Amino acid sequence: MKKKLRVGIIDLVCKGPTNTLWGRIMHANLASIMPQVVATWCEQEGHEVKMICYTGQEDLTRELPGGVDLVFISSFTQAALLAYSLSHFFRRKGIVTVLGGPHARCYPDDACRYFDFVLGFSNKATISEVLNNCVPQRPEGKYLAADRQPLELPGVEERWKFISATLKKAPFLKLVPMIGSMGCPYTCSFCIDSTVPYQPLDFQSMRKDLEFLLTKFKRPFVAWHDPNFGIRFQENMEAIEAATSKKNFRFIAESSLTVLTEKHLKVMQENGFFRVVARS
Ligand code: B12
Ligand code: SF4
Repeated sequence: MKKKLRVGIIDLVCKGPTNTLWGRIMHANLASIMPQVVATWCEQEGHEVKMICYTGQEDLTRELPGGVDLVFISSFTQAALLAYSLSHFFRRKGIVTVLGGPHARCYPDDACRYFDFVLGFSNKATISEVLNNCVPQRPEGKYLAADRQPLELPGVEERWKFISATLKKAPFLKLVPMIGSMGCPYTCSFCIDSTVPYQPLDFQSMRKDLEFLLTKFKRPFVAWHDPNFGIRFQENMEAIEAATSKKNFRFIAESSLTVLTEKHLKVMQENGFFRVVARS
C-alpha cells in the first residue's frame, strides 16, 4: 500500500520579515497559484497537507510545518536565499525538499545544489513522481520537468481551502488568483514565456470558477495570472459575461500592448477590468 505522506508547502511571497504597510495589505494578495495547485494534487493523491503563504509577518520558527516527510517551497529568485536556508533547515532533520516556481524554472542548476528535487514545468504526474520517490537526493538534487505546461489545473473551488487561508491574511483587499491560459504567442527576447506556446485553459471551468466566487464574495476581486491575458479575447469575455451581470466583478490582468486595442479596452472596462498592466 502507498505510504500516506505528511506534506508541507511554503509559498514565499517575500524574502524576509517585513512590517511595511504595503506588505501587510498586499503580500497575501501576491500569493502564487501553483503552491495551491500542488497542495490540491497532493491531497487528491491521499496525502496530508499543510500549506503556508509566507508574507513576512509570520514567525517562521512557529509556523513552519513540523513532523513532515516532504516540503515543497515555491520561490522567486528574490527569495532564493531564504528558500535555500529553509531547505538546509529541513534537510538536516531528514525531510526531503522540493523547489518549484520562477527561481527553479530560471536557475535549476544552482538550485539542485541545495534541494533534493527541483521542478520545472509541473503537472500532476511530475508531482506524483516526487511523492512516490520521497527519498533524499544527494549530493546533487534531481531536476524534473514535464515537457510542456499542464493542460488543466484545479480550479478555484478545488483550491478554495488554500486560497481562503491565505486571504485571511489580507486585511482589506482580497484578490483571488485565477488563470485562463499559459504561454504566449509573442517572442519578446527578454521574456521567460517567449518560447512557451500559448495554450488556453478550459473556458467552461473558468465560468464555473467565477460563478463559485459569487457564492463567496458580493463583488469578487480577481487577479488573472495569465502571462498574457486576452489572446483569446472573445472567449475570455464570453466566459466572464456568462458568469456574471456586468460590474459584479473587479479584475486585474497583464496584457501585451499588441492585443490591447481601444475596442478591447472598452469591453474590458464594461466587464469590470479596472487595471491592466500593459507590456510592449
Ligand atoms: C503572473 C505573474 C506575476 C503576478 C503573480 C505572481 C505569483 N505569485 O505567481 C504578480 C503581478 C503578483 C507578479 C509579481 C512579481 N513578479 Co511576476 N510574473 C508573472 C508571470 C507573468 C506569469 C507567471 C505565472 O503564473 N505563470 C503561470 C504558471 C502556471 O506557470 P509557470 O509560472 O511557468 O509555473 C510552472 C512551473 O514553474 C511550475 N511551478 C510554478 N510554481 C511552482 C510551485 C511549486 C511548489 C512547484 C512544485 C512547481 C511550480 O509549475 C507551473 C506549471 O508548469 C511571469 C512571466 C511569465 N510570462 O511567465 C512573471 C515572473 C514570474 N515574475 C517575475 C518577477 C521578477 C516578479 C516580481 C519579483 C516583480 C517585482 N519586482 O515586484 C513580483 C514578485 C511577487 C512575489 N510573489 O514574490 C519574474 C520572475 C523571475 C525570477 N527568476 O524570479 C517573471 C518570470 C517575469 C520575468 N522577469 O521574466 N508576477
Ligand atoms: S508579450 Fe508578454 S508574455 Fe508574451 S513574450 Fe512578450 S513579454 Fe512575454
